[in-house]
Amino acid sequence: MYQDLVVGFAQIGAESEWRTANTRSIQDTAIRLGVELKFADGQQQQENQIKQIRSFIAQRVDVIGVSPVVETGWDAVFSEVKQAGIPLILLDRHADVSDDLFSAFIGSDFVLEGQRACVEMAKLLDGQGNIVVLEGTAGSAPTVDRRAGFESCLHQRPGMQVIARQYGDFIRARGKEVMKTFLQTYGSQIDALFAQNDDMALGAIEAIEEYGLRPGVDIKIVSVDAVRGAFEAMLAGKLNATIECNPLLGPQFFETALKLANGDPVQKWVKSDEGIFRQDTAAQELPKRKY
Ligand code: GZL
Repeated sequence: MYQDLVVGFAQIGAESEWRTANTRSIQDTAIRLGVELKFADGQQQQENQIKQIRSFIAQRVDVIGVSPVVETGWDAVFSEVKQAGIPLILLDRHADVSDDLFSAFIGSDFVLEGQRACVEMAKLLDGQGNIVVLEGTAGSAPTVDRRAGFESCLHQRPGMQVIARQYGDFIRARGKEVMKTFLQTYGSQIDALFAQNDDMALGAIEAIEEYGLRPGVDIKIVSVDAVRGAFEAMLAGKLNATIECNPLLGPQFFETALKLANGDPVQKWVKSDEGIFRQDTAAQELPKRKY
């Protein structure tokens, strides 16, 4: 029964609107189901998440969940979870560990998101142009995989090239700072921006306007997440497309946790279904958005 379940969750932090929606989905679902949730905010530091996971082991929770801030450095603590006999769910971001160290991964196909962003960019640029890239957190699964997907698609489009890329940690203010340096260095040579999340794209839009260019017109912009702010920017003509990355993973997370606590089989990868949103549907989609 959900009411008998005690779950520990080590969240990454509160770096973006996506993360806020993800946390809200987890906490609201726990309340709705009557699950006892021990929630920890890692403040984007791996060592905090590792400490929090060890605390969950000591408290003998039934199931542990984590959204790994980066892909590597988890073998030791995940082995401790396994030795404690506690099922482990990776939520949102994957970790670079062997399959026997976790019970299930619930999250998106970030490589596909990167490929979709590149296809949208090719349509906007008619296959020709200089692209700058705002990447998320170095070593994180979404950053590594969105880049892989974007680059795999670029290889088939020789008219499009990445002239600069820089990490912005998925944070709006950093996206603005980095875009400013791109503009100072390349100015009007920039035809497009690929931002690995909407928050950084919204920060970049501010920088582009302060520089005196028109975001969405002089510089085409494609980003990822599909948070409400992206739809508002598309409505204003300042963002051209956003690739959906679903943060509302609470229901799937606790459904999987209950199955694991009961010893029932679960899928190794519970993949999120996601779409692509463009300016032409932003007005009708905005009222429907839940995050
Ligand atoms: C993707 C998630 C990323 C979002 C960012 O699943 O891990 O982290 O794209 C968030 O907005 O900060």
